[in-house]
Amino acid sequence: KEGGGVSAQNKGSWSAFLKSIASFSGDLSSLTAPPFILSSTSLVEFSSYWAEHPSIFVAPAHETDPKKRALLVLKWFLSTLKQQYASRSEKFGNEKKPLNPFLGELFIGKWEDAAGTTELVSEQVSHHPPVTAYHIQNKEHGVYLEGYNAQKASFSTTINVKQIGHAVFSIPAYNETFLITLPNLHIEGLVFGSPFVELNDKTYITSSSGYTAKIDYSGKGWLSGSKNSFVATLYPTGKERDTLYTVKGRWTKSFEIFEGSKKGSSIEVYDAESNPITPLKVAPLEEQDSMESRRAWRSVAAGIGSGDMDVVGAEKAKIEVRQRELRQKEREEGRTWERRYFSLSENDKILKELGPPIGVTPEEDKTGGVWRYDEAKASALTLKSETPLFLTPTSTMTKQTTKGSVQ
Ligand code: HCR
Repeated sequence: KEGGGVSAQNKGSWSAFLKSIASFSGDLSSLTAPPFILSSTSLVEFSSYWAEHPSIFVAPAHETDPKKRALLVLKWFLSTLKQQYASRSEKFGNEKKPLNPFLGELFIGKWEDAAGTTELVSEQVSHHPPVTAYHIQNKEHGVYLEGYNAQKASFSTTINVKQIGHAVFSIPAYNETFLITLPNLHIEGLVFGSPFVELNDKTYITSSSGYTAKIDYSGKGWLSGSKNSFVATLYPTGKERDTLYTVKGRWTKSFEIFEGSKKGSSIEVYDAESNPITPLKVAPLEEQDSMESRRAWRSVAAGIGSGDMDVVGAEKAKIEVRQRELRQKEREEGRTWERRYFSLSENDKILKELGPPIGVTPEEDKTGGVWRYDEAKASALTLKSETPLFLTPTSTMTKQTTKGSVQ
């Protein structure tokens, strides 16, 4: 039974799981969870949560006042939280353990709605440690987002997850860049068998135009008060006391925007529950590249769907064996896996300029470096295909990916 705790049938495996996590720390992908908590969605798909409301994503491009633009970027960021952190538990009644992406795994799609076309590319750029990088663009409105993330887990009373990495939102028309840090989280409801995510601590969004937003998730929610609460303030960078705007509410429900430090009535109310998402369009499986997530995992996903763990095990093993073969071949040939869309950035300019005011330094040891979208690589791929967004298996595969196909 999902949503209301563990069924009698799953009780044994759930208590064994709880015992096993008490001594767990490190890489979440090594966590062995009971079958009923397994998701058939790979973590590489999670990058799509950043732009499921394309009109909110592109809105900052149409604001000429930089402080209001910073507010619109903050509003967009807050609007993504419900999908990022609560959509699985809202859909299934509990959080699930996603599939652990393999190196080079891709998730490609686009949103088509009133905001025009918004395109997504997500790629697993590292397997040990697991790191996912993504790029989202709406060329018509001139809005771009890129980033990468890894997670480090530890256990003390529950599973605590520290997010490593950051996102970069940019509007070239204003020559403006926003550096965004990612929230840490923990899992609640573990003892009842219906885990869900709660956010902790603080995150920041700081802009090259001189504004910073601080989002504080720790005020309420963990031990008392309303779930998923936050308070955010926007101020000129370095002058935290000069609050320009305050945003307060719950990221799963609604939040209000106030001028200054929340005196008087709000200037806007955002209702997260009544803002429908635009579904992402993904190419049909048969048209997908062999490295694309849903195609690569389809047999595993079928096994999870039908509850056949033998199939899940056997199909996962095929992917793992293939991956090991590829790594072995690379070692023999003295090369490394060529990422399709992302490259490492040395002495990254964005982090140098925007990192210090919000304490961001690249944690390269935990992400294998600073990953940035590589326009040159991406357009080279485009040249090989008539349908650049949806790579076709034969026309766009590089030498390496031909060998990367799942057997
Ligand atoms: C922690 C988590 C995997 C990582 C997921 C991340 C941090 C990935 C990047 C996205 O942008 C945001 C995001 C959202 C998810 O909420 C977060 C996942 C929640 C649970 C999952 C664990 C690995 C699952 C542990 C198993 C539990 C259910 C017992």
